[in-house]
Amino acid sequence: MAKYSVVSLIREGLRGHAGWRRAWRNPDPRPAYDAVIIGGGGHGLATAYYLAKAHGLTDIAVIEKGWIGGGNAGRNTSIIRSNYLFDESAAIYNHALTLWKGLGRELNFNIMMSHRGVLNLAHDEHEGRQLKRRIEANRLNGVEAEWLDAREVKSFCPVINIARDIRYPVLGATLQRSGGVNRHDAVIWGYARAADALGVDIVQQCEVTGIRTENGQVTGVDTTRGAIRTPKVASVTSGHTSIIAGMVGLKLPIQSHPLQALVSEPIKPLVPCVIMSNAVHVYCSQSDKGELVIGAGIDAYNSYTQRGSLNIIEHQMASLCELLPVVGRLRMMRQWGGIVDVCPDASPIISKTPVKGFYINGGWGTGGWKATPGSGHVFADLIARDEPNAIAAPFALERFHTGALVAEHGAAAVAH
Ligand code: FAD
Ligand code: PYC
Repeated sequence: MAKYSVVSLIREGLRGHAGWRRAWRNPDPRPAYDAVIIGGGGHGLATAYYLAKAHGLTDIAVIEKGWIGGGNAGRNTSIIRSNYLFDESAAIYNHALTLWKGLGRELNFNIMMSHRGVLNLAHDEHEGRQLKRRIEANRLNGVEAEWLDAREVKSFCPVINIARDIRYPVLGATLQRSGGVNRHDAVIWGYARAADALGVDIVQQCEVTGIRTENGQVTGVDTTRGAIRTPKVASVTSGHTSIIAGMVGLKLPIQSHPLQALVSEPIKPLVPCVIMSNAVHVYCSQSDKGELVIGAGIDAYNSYTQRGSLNIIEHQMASLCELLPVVGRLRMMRQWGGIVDVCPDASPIISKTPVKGFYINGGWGTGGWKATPGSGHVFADLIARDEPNAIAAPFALERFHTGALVAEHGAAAVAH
């Protein structure tokens, strides 16, 4: 981006924007690669980037059935935070938060990272106690977190209703000041451009339809644009992890659900931070365009449709009006859904599998965006070395046999 001056911007404008160079190539798939990554979302592209950058593995392809960033990467509300309860989660989400802080510079791409702070509200004493306990756990893990009482919440985010006579009064909140939001498509484009520059082939409009194995070892993939030979296949296909795993006969403990979000008409700056409430059950931030970006929990049924039911939206709008009564007359502009893969412990899978050369990164449920750089970084390490590092190891498939679950339903903050 920086290569283009204001003069070239004006020149291109005058000639109808016909002379721009592609920011990344659009190659056909080659017959063989050292590794194939299925899925061109944030996690897949980050994995490819770190494989090339940190491990020198550049003969790789990212195979995407649609367009890059068209899955959950393009559908999420881009909330970033690392205030999870357990040590294992703190390690991966804080690793990601550290990488987010320098990512714009690393990729030379403005990812519009805004550390505007994330509030998780408490509406009864029990919830307050749980959140305070989480703050203690966070601090033990070096995760920045603090408690605000109701008056401090009001001063940090004046639009929140802290009246005591409402259904779920706000008693206080945790605040992670380094949490915030960023711009999802900029992250995708930044990783794509950087991975491509290192030699990674990003192949779009190409669906993986099968995975070939011989004697328990991966040998390649079948795609809608032909077969590709490779000894390593990595699935990073949020929402479709079970389908890809099924191609090598693996059955995963994953449930796939729709998760919706919506945006309002644009308004002047009103919400200065991210607001999340588990009990009233809605979350909200304001985009740089001025739209309120709003969401809540999953639709309860299993589905692969990228939409959801109206009752979820009705519920979250009622909740929003309770928390921020001033938005009562705001009009909503767009609604959409993505498919999220949920594990029984609300933690992800980053793992080798019983099939040699087949790796899985998935099951991030409602909260994988915040992990994108950390997830890609440790997954690349796993693929390159065929061994998980200390951050990835707790998220291996074995935990579903050993019972060493990382139960993060509370900290997931979006019901599922
Ligand atoms: P994706 O971006 O979905 O990438 C997977 C890709 O795989 C897709 O592009 C898909 O087309 C491709 N694919 C699938 N099957 C195949 C195949 N057979 N062949 C080739 N390609 C294939 N997380 C947060 O941390 N904060 C949030 O605020 C947040 N908000 C959310 C709001 C909504 C409405 C939704 C739906 C999710 C939200 N999430 C949030 C979760 C987050 O979006 C996901 O956890 C994360 O984006 C998953 O990353 P990914 O790269 O694996 O997925
Ligand atoms: O995990 O913080 C989160 C989140 C916010 C919105 C959706 N997921």
